[in-house]
Amino acid sequence: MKSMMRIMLTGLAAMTISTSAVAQTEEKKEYTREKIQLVDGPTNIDDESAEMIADGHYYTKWCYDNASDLPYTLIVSTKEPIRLGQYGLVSAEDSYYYPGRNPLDWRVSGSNDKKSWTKLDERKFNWTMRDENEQEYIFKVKDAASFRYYKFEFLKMQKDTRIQLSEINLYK
Ligand SMILES: [Ca+2]
Repeated sequence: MKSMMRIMLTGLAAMTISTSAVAQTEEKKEYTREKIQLVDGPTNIDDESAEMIADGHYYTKWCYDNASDLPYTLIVSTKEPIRLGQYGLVSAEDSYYYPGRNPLDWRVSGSNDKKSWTKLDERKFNWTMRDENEQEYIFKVKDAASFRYYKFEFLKMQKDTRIQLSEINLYK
């Protein structure tokens, strides 16, 4: 009986070790930021054009408002296809002074021809982003295939219909 108990306990200990080993591997996964280019996106004024989400500066932003144009759609590309592991949305340089312009509902899709799109992530009523300046908020993507084009569709903002973002960062 004693030896039976010992075997069971040893088995349990082995299971615990293997579970924590998996968790550790996942936590240690490191992501590399990929350089992106804007392919398409709506613009109200040149100083705050859609290009500003991909210029590498947190102090420049895309600011857009046109309710009839919702969802606001940005398409960005990477040089080579990447398997997207996570993406970052960066709040604007004055979000503290102009609250409510962060996105609330959005979708992310991937493509290699800009015609056929695969949905990779969808967030609804997501209040993760705060009214703070130049903060990056990371969102994980599960099991994505490799794509060169990424489409961000912003359906709702935290208040009204104006959006502003400093940067979009893609990580493989
Ligand atoms: Ca920028």
